[in-house]
Amino acid sequence: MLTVYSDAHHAHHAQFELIDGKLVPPFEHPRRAEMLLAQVQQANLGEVLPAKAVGLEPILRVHDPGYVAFLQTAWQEWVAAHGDETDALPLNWATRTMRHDRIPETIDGKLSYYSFDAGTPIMAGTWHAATAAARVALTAQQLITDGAAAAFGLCRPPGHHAARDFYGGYCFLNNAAIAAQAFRDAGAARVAILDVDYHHGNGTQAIFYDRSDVLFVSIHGHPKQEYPYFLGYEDERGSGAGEGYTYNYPLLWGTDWGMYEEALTDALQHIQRYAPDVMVISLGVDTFEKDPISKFRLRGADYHRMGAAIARLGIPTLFVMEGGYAVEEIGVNAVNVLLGFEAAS
Ligand code: OKP
Ligand code: ZN
Repeated sequence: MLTVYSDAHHAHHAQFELIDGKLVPPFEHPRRAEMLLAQVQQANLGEVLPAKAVGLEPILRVHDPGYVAFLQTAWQEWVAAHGDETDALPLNWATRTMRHDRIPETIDGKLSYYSFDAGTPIMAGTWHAATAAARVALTAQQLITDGAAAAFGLCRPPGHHAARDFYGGYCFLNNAAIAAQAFRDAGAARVAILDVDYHHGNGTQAIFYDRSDVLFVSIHGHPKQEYPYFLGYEDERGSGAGEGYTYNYPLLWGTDWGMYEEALTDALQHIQRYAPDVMVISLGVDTFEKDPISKFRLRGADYHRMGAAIARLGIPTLFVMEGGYAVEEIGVNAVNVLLGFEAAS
């Protein structure tokens, strides 16, 4: 399987993260992608290709122009207001009874308007890294459109929490959604997205919620217990033309492979019935038992099983990297999915 990688992700490196009331070193850091790349090479998965240059058009097929313009200049505006010593972070949001129909003019207001958490810092290289991750996904998408059976987009920063016009959860541009839309624009009639990251892909779900041409299926920590808390319940099934084209499998803390496999089997059946031309896997390995911010109990060998189960559908498959924070094992676990896929193909 071919991998696409860009080292531009290094430009995005947070100073710290606020978690459990403490400032700690960030969980989402460049070494994650380095470990993934090292394991792709170590396991001889296949050639590693650079990301191709692409314009903003495929990004603007998914994201709001005002949001994209905001991301492009947010750091410069932040520096003008506050200097360049700290990462840019929002501090408050429009919740119940407040207005969502006015976009503030100041950078602090815009950060608040265009985000949904304080865990996603913006710095000098964020735009460069986020667009490179989208280009990685698009380059891998093109390989499949050109006939490859599978490809791995080694994206960082991740994307599945980013919606049409907001960022959060370490995500700025929704790499998987951008690739899915690119498949449609290249002629695929139906695209299925399977999100196996531990966290619900709220951004991806929202982007395609009212559409029947992109099926969204997600297995994740139950929102009554787990981030992002406000989406990912079982009764979310899509709306309008998209009704019946979203499926959620919220699972409780402590879920092991036995319980996970049951959901995965069911999820894959929905995809099979949909008969997509192509499939995008939002591949997070933060379901791992030793993940520092998650509470599922998958083990190393389970990732091989996951890849094999996905391969049995026999559909061209684009893997897009999302989360996974057990940095020592992230490469082995993610590449195990890909090796399991290849072995069963
Ligand atoms: C991004 B991806 C946990 C706090 C969660 C944000 C997690 C973002 C995960 N108590 N902070 O889906 O892996
Ligand atoms: Zn995650």
